[in-house]
Amino acid sequence: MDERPRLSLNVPEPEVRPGDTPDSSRVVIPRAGTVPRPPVDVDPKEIRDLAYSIIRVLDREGEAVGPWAGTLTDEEVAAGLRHMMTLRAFDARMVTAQRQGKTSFYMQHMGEEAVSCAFRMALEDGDMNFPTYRQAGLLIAGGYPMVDMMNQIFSNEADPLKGRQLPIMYSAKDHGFFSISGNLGTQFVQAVGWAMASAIRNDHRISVGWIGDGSTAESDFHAALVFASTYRAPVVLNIVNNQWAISTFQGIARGGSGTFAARGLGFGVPALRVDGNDYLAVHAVAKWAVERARRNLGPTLIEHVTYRVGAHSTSDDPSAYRPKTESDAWPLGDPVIRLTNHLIRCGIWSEERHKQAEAEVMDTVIAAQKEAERHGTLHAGGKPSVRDMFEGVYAEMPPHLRR
Ligand SMILES: Cc1ncc(C[n+]2csc(CCOP(=O)(O)OP(=O)(O)O)c2C)c(N)n1
Ligand SMILES: [Mg+2]
Repeated sequence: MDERPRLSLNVPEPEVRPGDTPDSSRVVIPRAGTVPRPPVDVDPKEIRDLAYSIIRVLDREGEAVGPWAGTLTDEEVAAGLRHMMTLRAFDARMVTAQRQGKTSFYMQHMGEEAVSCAFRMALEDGDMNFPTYRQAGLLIAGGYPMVDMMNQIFSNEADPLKGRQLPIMYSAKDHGFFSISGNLGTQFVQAVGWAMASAIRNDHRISVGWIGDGSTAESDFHAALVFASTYRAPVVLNIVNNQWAISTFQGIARGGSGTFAARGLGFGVPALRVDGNDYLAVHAVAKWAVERARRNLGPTLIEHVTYRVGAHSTSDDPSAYRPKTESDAWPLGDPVIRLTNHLIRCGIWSEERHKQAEAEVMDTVIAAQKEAERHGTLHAGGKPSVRDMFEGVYAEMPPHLRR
């Protein structure tokens, strides 16, 4: 008889499934303020630990502590809170609009608002993001008109993209927001290519790539890191680890051990992990990485540790694959509540002021929605003209289309 061991594959499984009690014990969370802040020109070899820890600024009491604290004024933090509240209100209205048949599709950010909203505040006009569908905070925090976002979502006559993109796949070059592609992973190679072009032109603009935990399994992720590290491209590469890739848990893409950030180490790229639900920490880490890129010190890989509270999209039902209460058990809390508590503790915000701000934010979103709906929704009102279908697509319209 053959006594050699039978070969088998390791297929990672989530610790819990629907009906089980959520367990977040695998997420090891250091105390806020304990991770050191190295100089931006640090040798990547010196900061290997940062790929395994989590940089946090806001402690349990809402105090901003440690070496990464203090990158924003109180007014800027208050503005940041408003951006996150606006994104949340925007999402709530658009999810309802989808249920009402006003659009075919929507993707929300619940729980991940801090990542894109805070990151945007570390960038300058002229920098370019290569976002996925879950970084609309870059537009909201960058002052892009909400009504234009809604026109795109409703594919109406005022849709800046003339109905040619799936709802929420915005494109706003002037706002440093490259057209969203549904083909995930492409954002990383394109961001690196854009950054290389900026450096070839001896420009000062940098680029930012965005990818989800699941999409890091794409070969594009690895190709991007080869080029970014070899040519020391002025790029910041963000992995948003929200624990899920539709119904697939993060362990399937992670390779079983280490962290997503730690993949940067093999390329000699500084790799940091940050509490993605801590607005102040995300901003501080973004600022650090942006400064590195701007000073021509090369790329940085950042893993934002967060949790996708909502469904993947309006076409998804997470109760089929994870416990309903898993998001309540997420140990890093809610980004909006944490920043609100911080501002209250600083004495520049209050419960009443917060309620009032919530109402104001919702009024602004509803006003934008009313304006957008005047231009039409999916099944009602104005539509993009079929005549314009190929406008802006070809430098020279091919003869068969002209015909
Ligand atoms: C190249 C490619 N493969 C598959 C898909 C289908 N798809 C859409 S979203 C998604 C999950 C992505 O998960 P993750 O990267 O973690 O991002 P998240 O949705 O969590 O932000 C997949 C597989 C796609 N859009 N592109
Ligand atoms: Mg994910």
